[in-house]
Amino acid sequence: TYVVIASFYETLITGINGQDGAYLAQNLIQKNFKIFGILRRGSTPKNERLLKLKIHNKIEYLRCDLTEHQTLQYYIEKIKPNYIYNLAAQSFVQYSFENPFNTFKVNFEAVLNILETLRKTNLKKCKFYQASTSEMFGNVVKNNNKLINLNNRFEPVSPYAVSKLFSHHLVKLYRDSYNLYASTGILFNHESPLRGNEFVTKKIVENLVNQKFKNGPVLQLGNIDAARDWGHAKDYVESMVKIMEQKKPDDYIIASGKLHSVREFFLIVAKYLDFQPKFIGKGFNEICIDQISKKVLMKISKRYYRDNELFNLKGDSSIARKKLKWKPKYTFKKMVKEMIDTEIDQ
Ligand code: F7E
Repeated sequence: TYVVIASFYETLITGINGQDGAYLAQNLIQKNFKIFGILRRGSTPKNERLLKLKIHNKIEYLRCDLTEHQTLQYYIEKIKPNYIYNLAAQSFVQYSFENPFNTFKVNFEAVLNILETLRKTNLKKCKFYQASTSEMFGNVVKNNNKLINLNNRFEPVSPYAVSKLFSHHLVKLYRDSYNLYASTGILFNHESPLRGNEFVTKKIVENLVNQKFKNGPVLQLGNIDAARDWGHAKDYVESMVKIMEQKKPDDYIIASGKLHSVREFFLIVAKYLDFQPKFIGKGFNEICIDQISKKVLMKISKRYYRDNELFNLKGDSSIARKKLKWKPKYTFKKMVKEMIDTEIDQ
């Protein structure tokens, strides 16, 4: 049961308890939007990130599996949202190699379900946002001095990336064929204290803080020479809002334009925590020791290597910066510092 409050800005967010869903809800609540959040069915609803941001009781929750066509259509027809942000996804790239079926179901079928509902219910005024991803480009740019832009080809290298690319094309198809307002944000990696702990940035921060203060176990990582263009999720959800403010639907690249390796990220965190890290050995035998305590801080584990790797990615967001007037507030250093300080305070 839920109450529909008459407001101009009814907004439906899928993936409401994810990192981006939580920050987006916070952002829109501050702008007086009425937020409906779809939560997956299950005995215990998950809303821990919304609790952390203290917005859990400002959201109207709807329980629904995104691939259930009838339920979703029922909710959408009832609410008649002005905006739908589709942020729900199986977003862990490594897991997509192990379970491509589930990855496709959530990342593709759900998008088809929402778009079909919008087409059938003739909700033309509703604006739809799809969370596309830099992963769709794969290793298309070999020279890491070059920034990726919308003229580059898509060359996905994981089931996750393929599923997202399917949906990306689907959005364009619905936009062009049925005149729906459907936009995408091709977001490069974005992190924050709310990042899930299976992703490499949060995994490193959480582990090293535990090693520092709680005698936690050695960190095990995969390919530490992979590099990414990392921004802050709070800045990136602001770009989503701006994309939806545009008169015409379109696709936008959102990125910082700067590249850092996993090794570099690890070193920054280790040094911030006053370790004296030193790498020894090569390949799978490489380890990192703390020169003060002589303890091993990190070792390489084959387990975290992927069946196919995306080596580096750096995006050109100049169009978004110009057209949307989007400007990130966080620098890379400020984001890493915030992640570490929050982890220490927990
Ligand atoms: O990996 C390497 C790993 O899992 C980053 C998702 O939000 O961003 C994210 O995807 C890099 C990769 O993120 C470990 O091989 C080394 O090269 O943090 P990640 P991701 O795969 O880039 C894009 C834009 C999305 O759309 C995704 O949904 O770090 N790496 N050692 C490791 N990665 C993990 N997770 N764990 C390790 O131990």
